[in-house]
Amino acid sequence: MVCARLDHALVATEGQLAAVSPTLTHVAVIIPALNEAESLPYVLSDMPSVGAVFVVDNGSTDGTADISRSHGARVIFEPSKGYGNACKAGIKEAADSGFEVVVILDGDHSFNPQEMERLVTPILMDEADMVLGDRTQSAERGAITFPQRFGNMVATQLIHAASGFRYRDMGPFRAIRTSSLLNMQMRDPNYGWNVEMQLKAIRLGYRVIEIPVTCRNRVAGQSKISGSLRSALRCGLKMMWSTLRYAR
Ligand SMILES: Nc1nc2c(ncn2[C@@H]2O[C@H](COP(=O)(O)OP(=O)(O)OP(=O)(O)O)[C@@H](O)[C@H]2O)c(=O)[nH]1
Ligand SMILES: [Mg+2]
Repeated sequence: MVCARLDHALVATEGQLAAVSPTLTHVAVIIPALNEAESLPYVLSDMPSVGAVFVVDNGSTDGTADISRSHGARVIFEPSKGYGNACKAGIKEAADSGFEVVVILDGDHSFNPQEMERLVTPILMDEADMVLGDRTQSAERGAITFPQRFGNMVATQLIHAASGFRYRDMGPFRAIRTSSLLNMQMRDPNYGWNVEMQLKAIRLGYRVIEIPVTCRNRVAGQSKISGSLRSALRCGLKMMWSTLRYAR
């Protein structure tokens, strides 16, 4: 069941309430999605009972928006292209709707949405401000390509050199307290987004935890980032440039 916090309190029966995790009702899930109509039904069907799901579309041409709505998500259209711009639009919506925690999740079903409670719980227990899903422990064969591994290694080493903090991964599946995220004043329009978030979290003294998550190959549809050498290299270079930029 996907519903807004207030609606949930008004419409749920006692039986339904018992079935709803008390933690995830405070959570807004943001899914940046570009032409993910084939895989989003899997993601949205596996979604646990959260406060709201916002699919942020940047001009998909394959019916992503209609598919998302028909599976209970709210669709936000962001005219400025880019992964980071999509995340920003989702965060604004989550903050305006009063959600305490934001989860960012890919729309290609490479992560298991059922694992998000493990990311969110330390934040709601006030043991962490940001929790990252660490793909390095249990990734399916082929799910993290060589350029991705290389890019991760370089970015984590550069962050370590710049800040002294050693991250294991730069994966996209992550949870963060909404107020902490707003405080970061995120800027990056595309693939420097994760680097910017991770560097700013250190600079702002946030408590960060990395928790192993399952990572598998995309279930369907076309890769936008690491599937081709060209886009993977472009993304890797952007990550490196962003590390130098945001480390200052
Ligand atoms: N709204 C929006 N979403 C994007 C954009 N670029 C990528 N995404 C989404 O970001 C998520 C990650 O992109 P993927 O194509 O899976 O990238 P990847 O994980 O490196 O590559 P795969 O090997 O295919 O899994 C997916 O949900 C994409 O649809 C964009 O410019 N705008
Ligand atoms: Mg993917």
